[in-house]
Order: sequence, then C-alpha cells, then structure tokens
Amino acid sequence: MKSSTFLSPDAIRASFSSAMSSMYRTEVPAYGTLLSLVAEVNVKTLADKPELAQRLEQTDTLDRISEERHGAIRVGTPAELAMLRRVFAVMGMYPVGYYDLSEAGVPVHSTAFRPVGDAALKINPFRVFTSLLRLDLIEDAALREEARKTLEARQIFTSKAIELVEKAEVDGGLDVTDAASFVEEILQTFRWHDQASVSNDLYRRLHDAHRLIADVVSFRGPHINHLTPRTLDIDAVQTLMPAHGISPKAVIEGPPTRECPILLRQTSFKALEETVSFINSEGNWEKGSHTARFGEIEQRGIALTPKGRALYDRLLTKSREIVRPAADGSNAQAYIAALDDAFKDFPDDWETIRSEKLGYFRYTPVATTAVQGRDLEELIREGAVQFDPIVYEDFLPVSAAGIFQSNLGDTNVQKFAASPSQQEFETHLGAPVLDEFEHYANLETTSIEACLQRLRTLALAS
Ligand code: OOG
Ligand code: NI
Repeated sequence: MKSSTFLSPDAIRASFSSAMSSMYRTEVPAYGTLLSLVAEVNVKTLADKPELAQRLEQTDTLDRISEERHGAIRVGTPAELAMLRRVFAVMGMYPVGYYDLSEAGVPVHSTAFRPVGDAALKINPFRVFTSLLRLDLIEDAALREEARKTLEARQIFTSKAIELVEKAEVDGGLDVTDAASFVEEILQTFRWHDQASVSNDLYRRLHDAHRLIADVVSFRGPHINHLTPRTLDIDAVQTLMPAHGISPKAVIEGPPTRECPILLRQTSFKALEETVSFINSEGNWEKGSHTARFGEIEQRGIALTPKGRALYDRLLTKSREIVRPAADGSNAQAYIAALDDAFKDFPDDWETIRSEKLGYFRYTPVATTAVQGRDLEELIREGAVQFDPIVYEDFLPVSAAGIFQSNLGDTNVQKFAASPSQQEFETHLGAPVLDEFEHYANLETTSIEACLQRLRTLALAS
C-alpha cells in the first residue's frame, strides 16, 4: 500500500481524542458540565484580555482552545503496558518521562504517551498519562497472587484492535477506513464496565490493601479515569465549580498564580461514587459501588531547566513543610498563602527567568541585521531576535500524586518506601522513555541555530 493513502498519525490521534471526549461525556455527565464551564471561562478570559487572545491566535487554534489536553488510565500488567505503547505509536504518541508515585503513597509508576514535535502538538496535543500497577508493593503474598492471576486472565484489547496495530506496523500506517475502525476498537479498551470481574469479597480485600489496586484489578479493562481540558483561568474555574454543582479538590496543584506561568497547574472535581455489581458467594449479581472517575483541568506555563526545576521543587517542598494541604480544604487558604510566600524566590519576569537559565525559550528572528561577529545576547538587545517561553508539555509527580490522592478518598494516605524503578518500567514498556529535559534543551538549541542561520541568510540577501 502506498503511504500517500495513509491517514496521518496526528489525524488518527485527533479522531481518537474526540471519540474519547464524547464517550466520557456520555459516561460521566458531570464531566460535560465541567467542559461547558471551562469553555465559558475561556470565552470570558479571551474577551477580558485581548492581548492574550491575539497571542493565542498566532500560536494556537482558538476555536479548539477548550478541547481535551490529556486523559489518564491505569494498567495492570507489563504486557498491557507494552501493547499500549504499540497502540499509541499508531497515533503518533510516544512515552515521555518517568514518574514514580510510590513515594507519594500510590503503588504505580507512570509515563505519558504524547505527541513530541511542535507540529504534532499543534495539530492535536492529546496525551495519555499511563500508570502501571506495582503488585510488588502489595504486602500480602496471597492477595498479590490472586490479583496477578485475575489480571493475567483478562484481555483488554479486542482482537480486531490487535490486528489493526499489527497491520499499521507492517504497512507503516492505516488508511482512512482502517483508521476509523482502529479508533472504534481502541475506544472499547477504555470503556467503563459496571460489572466487576471479581467477587465482592475479593474486591473488598483489594480495596483494603489499596483503593487503587481494587480499581485496576477488579474490571475487564482500564477505564479512562479522567479527561482534562485546557483552561485559560484555572483559579476562576476552581472557584466556579461549586456553583455548577461539582465539588473541586481542596487546592490547585503546582505553582501559585503568577505573572509568568511556569510548568503546570491542575485541579479536578472529586471522583464520583458509581454503582457497579459484583458476583456474590451464591453466584448472583449484587449491587455495590466504586469510586474512580473524575474530571480535571490544566493550565500550562514555561518548561523549566533542571536548575529551574530544582528551584521549583525546593520552594514547593518548603511551602508544604509549612502547611500540608488537607483533603477537606480546611487549611486551603493557609496553604495558598505559604505557597505564594515561598514562590517569591522564583523570578517572575521572562528576562530574569531567561538570564538565570531557569526556563527554556524559543528564539525567532524579527529583523534583518548584520549578524557577523555578534552573539545571541547582542541580537536580542538590539531587538533583532525575540524569545518566547517553550510550553511545558509533561507532568509533575507531586501534582499527579495530589490528583490521585484526592480521588482515592480523603482518608488513609498509605506509605510505601520510595522505590523508583525506571529501568524495570522501561523493560516492561519495551522501550526507553524520552528524557523531557533533553527534549526541551534540544528544542531551544535548534531554535537558536535556525534563528542565527535565518539572520545570516537574510543579511547576505540584503
Ligand atoms: C493519574 C493522575 C495523574 C495528572 O494530570 O497529573 C494525572 C490517575 O489518576 O490515574 O493525570
Ligand atoms: Ni490528569
């Protein structure tokens, strides 16, 4: 088959992201409410801030500003993770970053499957935060074995889905018809199942070991547990949620409100208690409940260098030593005050962030000038080169832990020994994850080289 007949991976991803959104809105109506609220606040923010609207018009697609940026799933076995890597590759999504959540009391480690190049991100930025359950962190050996067997026995992909992945790998892509059926088949993997695949007794024991273990092991598939649109004003949406009948988590994760946004701020509404049924000891279906699914929002800022990230981590730790945000929101104001205070030590203007090498920037030529013998800094001072922040496209372990925790119930934050295990994760994945810092550094370097090259060409031509 000729490659010209293939649908691009970016287009398959866009179609997958939109199919996930409609499925989730149908499955979780509160998510639809959140989406409308986000769209409303985005429209208002753009109207209030014409400069922002103008800037976004140049760099983003304004009519799609409120669409989903990411979702999250949790899988149970190395084989499931490895197959997902192949599935996501068909949609131009590759594993970036390694996140160890064990330290924060969540028995998983994770990566994010995401589009990598600028062009791909612009067409459709959808990512999937993907966690692999760490059965090794279940203490009770018998329960661990039962969980392993249950997971081993399930097949989370339809046979047609597997066939299409293999076809895409052999042929180098999928045509329009196959791509449509691929999206339809893959969607099945992320559907909700309201009938558990375990007995109510096993569910309870898994749940007692850790709520997340019960969520991963008890169902036929790794249901999508949240989707996350982009908001232009996360503080406004957080404040407005209760008036729309949805209950936000206690605090926004990540850095405080700033002039120059850094990294990622995110918050969610709390997971809903949903009716599911279990087979009881008499072999009959019995109603029970399970809490797993929620909605989240995100607002992104500049990608930080290792130096900037170290400063961010230090200031976040400092504020959390003063006030640890309680799940019930009782000390939310004190936490926000401590966070604001700690982050006074993080420069809040782009020039200082740049000159102190705290963040990554993209450089573009704005005027023709003689470049011979001049360095980048001179060209910037003369106004021949402009710099813009590179947006952080990844995740933050402390924030992710906060999102997990707020959706696992407010009690019993469990302790596990920190045990990052990137090598084992990559073995299970069947590939290394991309190092996010290296990636941003490359984007910056490439933009500098292209910028100087362009100026040289322009100077020669004039
Ligand atoms: C994933 C939580 C992490 C984020 O945005 O940081 C996450 C989960 O609950 O499975 O999605
Ligand atoms: Ni998320």
